[in-house]
Amino acid sequence: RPRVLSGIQPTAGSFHLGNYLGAVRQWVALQETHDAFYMVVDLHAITVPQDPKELRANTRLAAAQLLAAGLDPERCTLFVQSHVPEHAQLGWIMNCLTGFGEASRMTQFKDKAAKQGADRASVGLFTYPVLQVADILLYQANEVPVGEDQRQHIELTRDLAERFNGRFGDLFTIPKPYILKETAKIYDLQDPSIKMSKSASTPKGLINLLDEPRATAKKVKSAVTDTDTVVRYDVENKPGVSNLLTIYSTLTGANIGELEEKYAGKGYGALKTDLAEVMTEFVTPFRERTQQYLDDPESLDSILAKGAEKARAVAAETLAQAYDKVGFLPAK
Ligand code: AQP
Repeated sequence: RPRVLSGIQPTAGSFHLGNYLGAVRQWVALQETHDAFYMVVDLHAITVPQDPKELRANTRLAAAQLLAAGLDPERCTLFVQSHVPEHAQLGWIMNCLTGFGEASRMTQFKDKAAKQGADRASVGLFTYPVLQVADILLYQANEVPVGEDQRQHIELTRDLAERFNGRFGDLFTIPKPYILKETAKIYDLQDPSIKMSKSASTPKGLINLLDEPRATAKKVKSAVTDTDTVVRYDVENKPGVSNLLTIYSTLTGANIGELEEKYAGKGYGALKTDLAEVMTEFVTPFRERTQQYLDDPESLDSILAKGAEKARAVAAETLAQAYDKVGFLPAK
């Protein structure tokens, strides 16, 4: 089976709809066909300041949401990044292979650093894409299921894997991004020119899966569309409506053409009312399942401990080979 690896940050508490449709939904599907490794990336979380108590709680909360979304510990390896120290260890080697200018060109870093304020951004934030490279290469992943915003980091991963292999001899698998076109970028409901994001969106533009379902339905109903009335998928001229159609289609399995027909002559109100219901039906059981996992923290921790053990077996093997190739003296 080909291998996939991906991660999600435990920073915001609730996952948002962009995280789910852009990434987590694919993770669930890929566990059936791939040797899948998924992790809660707490090392990445501390690239911006975190309250320790909240970080711990949010790490469990992220794991609970992944299980609620359909990850099955029998079918995939689910773990917490800091439980596998090899990430930081290979991260250092990768830092030493990355050019300063190369890291400076990462647009996600630039965006996130701008939000922090230039002087406040940490060196950790600067090198987080390089840690992500190590995350992926440790598992010799063939594919990395992510949203469009991560494409540049997968390119960096490919470059550094090739650089390492060229300099020290073949070791790393060159991974490919796995980005589904339809859901690669879910947009903010109030401003469909920007991606839905925990930090850039306004509260009304951001759908958090753990919010009150009624609040979520309300946000859908007040989504920004356009002054036309025809329900048609046209990203350029009708970005708001197209975003709603993407969400609707992905959550229900109906294709976009069918939806356009269904709402022909009906206008945006009907589309929004129905999508609000679809969303409510999706988030209500999701919230309940998440709560059930949280109510039993011992089982949750034990799932994560088993996952870390499986992940470490793979990661330790790759790291040992990397150490050897780089020329580190083995510890006797
Ligand atoms: N709007 C989105 N559309 C599609 N995919 C998205 N992802 C995030 N937003 C969208 C994907 O979700 C996965 C997990 O991402 P993360 O843990 O890095 O989450 P994040 O970057 O913290 O999410 P935000 O909201 O985008 O954070 P900020 O505001 O900090 O930039 C990834 O695969 C990502 O592509």
